[in-house]
Amino acid sequence: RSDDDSDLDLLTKTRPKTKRPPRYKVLLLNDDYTPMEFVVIVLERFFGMTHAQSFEIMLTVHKKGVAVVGVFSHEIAETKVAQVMEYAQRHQHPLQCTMEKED
Ligand code: NFA
Repeated sequence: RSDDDSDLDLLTKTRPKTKRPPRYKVLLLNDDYTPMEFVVIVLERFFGMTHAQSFEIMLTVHKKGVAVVGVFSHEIAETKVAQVMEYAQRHQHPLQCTMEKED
């Protein structure tokens, strides 16, 4: 085996696989009842967006039905979903927030 082949091994087979942890998309879903201004507040409060960013994403959800509002580790994504769901329920709005593994 030639030396350049072992160089290739070093870059592929031999190299221990350092698997990066999977990332999760947090999705916000449209509905007919949650007030637009409430959604804007949710995005500001839980996703650190400016008012302008929040308004833009809210409109995307309103028009398209769903939008990714952030990508996080599993634990952070779960926390965000729980925070949004609890806040929406507390205010008696049917707003839905879910997460899914990134491809
Ligand atoms: N579709 C809602 C309305 O017209 C607004 C909304 C936007 C709800 C984004 C949920 C998510 N009041």
